[in-house]
Amino acid sequence: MIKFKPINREIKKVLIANRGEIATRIIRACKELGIKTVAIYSEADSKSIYVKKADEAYLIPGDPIQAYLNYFRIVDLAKQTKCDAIHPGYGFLSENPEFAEYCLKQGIIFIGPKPEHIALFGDKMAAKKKMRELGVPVLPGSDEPITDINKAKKIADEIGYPVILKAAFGGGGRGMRIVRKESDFEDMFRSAYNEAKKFFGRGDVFIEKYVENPRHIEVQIMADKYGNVVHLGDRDCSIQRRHQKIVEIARSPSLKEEVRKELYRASVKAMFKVGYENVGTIEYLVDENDNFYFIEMNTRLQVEHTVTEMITGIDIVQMMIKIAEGRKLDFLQEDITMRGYAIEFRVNAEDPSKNFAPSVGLITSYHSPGGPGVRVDAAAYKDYVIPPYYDSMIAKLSVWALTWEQVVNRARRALDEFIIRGVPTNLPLLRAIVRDKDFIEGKFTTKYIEEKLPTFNLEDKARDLEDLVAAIAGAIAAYHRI
Ligand code: MV4
Repeated sequence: MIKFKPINREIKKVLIANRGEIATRIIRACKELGIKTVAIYSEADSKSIYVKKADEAYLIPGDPIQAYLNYFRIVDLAKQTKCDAIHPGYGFLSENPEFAEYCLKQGIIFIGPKPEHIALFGDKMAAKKKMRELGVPVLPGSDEPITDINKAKKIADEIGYPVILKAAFGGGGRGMRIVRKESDFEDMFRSAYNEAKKFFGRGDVFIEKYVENPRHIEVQIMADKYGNVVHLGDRDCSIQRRHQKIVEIARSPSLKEEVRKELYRASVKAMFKVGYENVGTIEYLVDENDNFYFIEMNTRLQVEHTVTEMITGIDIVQMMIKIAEGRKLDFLQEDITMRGYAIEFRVNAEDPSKNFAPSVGLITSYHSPGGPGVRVDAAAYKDYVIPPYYDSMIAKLSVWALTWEQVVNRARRALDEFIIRGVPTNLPLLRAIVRDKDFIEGKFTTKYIEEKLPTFNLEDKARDLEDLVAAIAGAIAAYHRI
């Protein structure tokens, strides 16, 4: 890949190549920095809040998803509107090295890491190899994609079953298979390969030792263009359903201090050695004996960055912009203090009573929680119509308090305050989680949702009340023959 000189110039105007709550989040950061903003939107997003909040907004007609992916068009618009930089948010173009490179070639600052690092960490096998060379623990596995079934079986046999097959260019659990015995290997490999090929265009699959009941812990990294690297603590993202995170916590209530220290040391050292720049998140699996293993790195701003902001007081999105301008980090590791606990809940428009089917349509009632230690990052509002084309996350509720006990109490209160009517949401699930004994005790692994879901009562009390009101109104109308 071509190397570019860093562009060291002030950013006065930013194009946001994204939608929804994260577009609003980026606009907020820009406003506080005195930076002008340009939004793009599809036809389906024309009534979105972020479109109104931006200084300028441009409709990208045609396909509602391509609107946020056609980067020739997006970079052209950035140049036409005299933007200095593009912020990609998460998803869409955020981890596309060709896009990052194209921006730089066209003289537009890409607010994010260098294209070479996006490419390196986009290849999970290459990333693993690199991190192992840098002294970060990784799980035993194959260094090459599987091409020969018998060779692969031999590797699996050496590692010992269970093993996991993973797509080298995948994500979201696609192209991933757990193999418990050799007789399943071939079938599992073929289905992993086919799924990876179908979803990512590349069928490369590698083998790794499977960790039975891990916690999913990630470290937030921040680095400037001059080799200054800091961490902003960890997040426990173990609570997931079908590889979608639902609840994220800063910092993990279950990680031992000596393990945490080592996790941070290994992470910062590795990022310094690769010359990483801007923000990134290093994901680890932590096993039942507190061993940690690097699994992958995210080279983007993450959905759950809010909880790290709450415990550190650092505005991660503003820092991304400052780093992209070529400014030095204005604090050292020892200046970063991590205070209390923060939990983020992803409020999704999906129906827990219908196997979490995505719900679309009109939000008839909306009231967001507030008060001490509460933050809401939302796309939803009263009268908003949820389009069918995108992710189902319509709001993020983040709460902060000094102790774990207090933050769970606050979360319960804030989730109870949240009113969203018209479309089913996962709020009943979130409310059940903060009442669960194991959650309250800080005991959870990646198996949590799978194990707990059958024990939760997910009837929507707000809906029941609404139905009752409708029934009473109907009875009164009938009584008065209106
Ligand atoms: C694993 C693993 C166990 N062992 N790798 C899931 C998402 C992706 N980022 C990595 N993931 C995992 N990788 C090894 N070697 C467990 C997970 C995992 C998981 C696996 C199956 C079903 C649900 C899961 C939830 C979280 C993590």
